[in-house]
Amino acid sequence: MKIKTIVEPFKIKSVEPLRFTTRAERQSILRKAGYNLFNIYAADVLIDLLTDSGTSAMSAHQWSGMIEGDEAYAGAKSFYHLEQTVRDLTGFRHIIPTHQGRAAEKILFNIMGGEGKIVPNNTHFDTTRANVEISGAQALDLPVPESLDPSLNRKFKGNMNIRALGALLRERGSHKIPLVMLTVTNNSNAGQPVSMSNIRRTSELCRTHGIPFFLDACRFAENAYFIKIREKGYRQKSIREIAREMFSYADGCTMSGKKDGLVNMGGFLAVNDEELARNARNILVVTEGFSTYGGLAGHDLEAFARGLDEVLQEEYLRYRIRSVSYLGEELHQSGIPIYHPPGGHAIYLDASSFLPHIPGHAYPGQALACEIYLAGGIRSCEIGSVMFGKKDAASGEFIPARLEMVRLAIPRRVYTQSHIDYVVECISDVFKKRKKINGMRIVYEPPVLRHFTARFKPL
Ligand code: P71
Repeated sequence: MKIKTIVEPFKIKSVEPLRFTTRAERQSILRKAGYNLFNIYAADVLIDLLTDSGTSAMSAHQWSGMIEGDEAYAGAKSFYHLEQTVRDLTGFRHIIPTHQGRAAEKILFNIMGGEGKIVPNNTHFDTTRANVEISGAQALDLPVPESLDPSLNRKFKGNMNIRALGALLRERGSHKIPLVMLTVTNNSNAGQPVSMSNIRRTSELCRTHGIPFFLDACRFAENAYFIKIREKGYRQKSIREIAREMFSYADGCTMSGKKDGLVNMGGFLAVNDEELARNARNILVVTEGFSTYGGLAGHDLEAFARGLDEVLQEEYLRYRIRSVSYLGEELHQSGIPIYHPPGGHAIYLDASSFLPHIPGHAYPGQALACEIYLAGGIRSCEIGSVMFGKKDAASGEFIPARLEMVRLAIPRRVYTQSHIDYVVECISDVFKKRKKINGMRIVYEPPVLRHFTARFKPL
């Protein structure tokens, strides 16, 4: 018998009540928040799909680690547990704990970035881009062309464009390019995985040109699972073996434990190079903390070490990837345009097709995200021209993002299938009324990472 039902590989021991609001209440909440879902009280949200970052439910084993966590300032047992876990997982020599992913990015680009340099990536996520740019360097995205077509079903749409990277490395060389990064899975490109052969080829290109190669490893386990089920030759390998091979091609990685670390806070920078590690620790002690805790409490280090072990369980990953694609399939069956195929941590609605009457400069993704909140108290996140749109410095002309999307990110081990069915029902209702939805204009924006604090008004 082949069972179709996705059984969550856990049962629930501790619950958190949700609060229901009325549509009229949500209308007023949205207005007060300047139509920015980052400005809303979480208590006013029923189903929170803003992010999968730091929103995981920890296991009983991780919670018991919270009690056992060693709070010593220097040399805590929990640090060595984390260090050993990361070494076993990645094979990297130096493990530098940080409070989250962007702190690792800040340190890395502080050392390796700088004016006149170029950092290529399959696609930078927003914080990575911001940290590259703040160092004075240029953040260059080199996704594969098929990633730009939301309707195309391909196995590894997160891949790096090897041809474009090769040309860039030949042209600019190691004096202009301090490192190459590869984000697994590719969050800004709909959470699409990167194949092992793409990782290997990126690595080979970098080695040929003497350029260090780093992974942005936030969702390494989800990526490894996709390799297992989609790439030839990996069916029989364990997730740990696949992950280990992925890391073996790189010289280091940045990691946000808030994703595949299954923790609410934590991150690290891992490198092989001794001098880079020394420089990183010198910055760490000034900005994050001593080298055996970074910005973390002992209990965070302990829960993180245990989470990195749990995330490799194949039945957890099977449930994880299947339950995300379930949401995608249900939406697709209702005629709702999504980015295909479903990503590892989220479904991305194709806002341009959902709202074809709203042009990029009127932020279709933002309008859609607000409408979904209004419909059912569901919080999502615009990943489109609010996050990545720009103004041309010379002409002031609006340059839209490559894709206008709304991300429904699924927190790990938090929601059940009925929560997801409710999401499908609400979005289907919005889809029926789509022609009545208007665009947005920005009435306030900060100089960087504007999506966090910008304010909008409906047109
Ligand atoms: C996500 C986040 C967190 C976030 C960021 C911006 C708006 C809303 C939520 C963070 C990532 C990421 C990748 C690929 C580095 C970071 C930074 N993602 N690389 O997707 O996805 O990690 O949050 O621990 O600093 O919601 P950090």
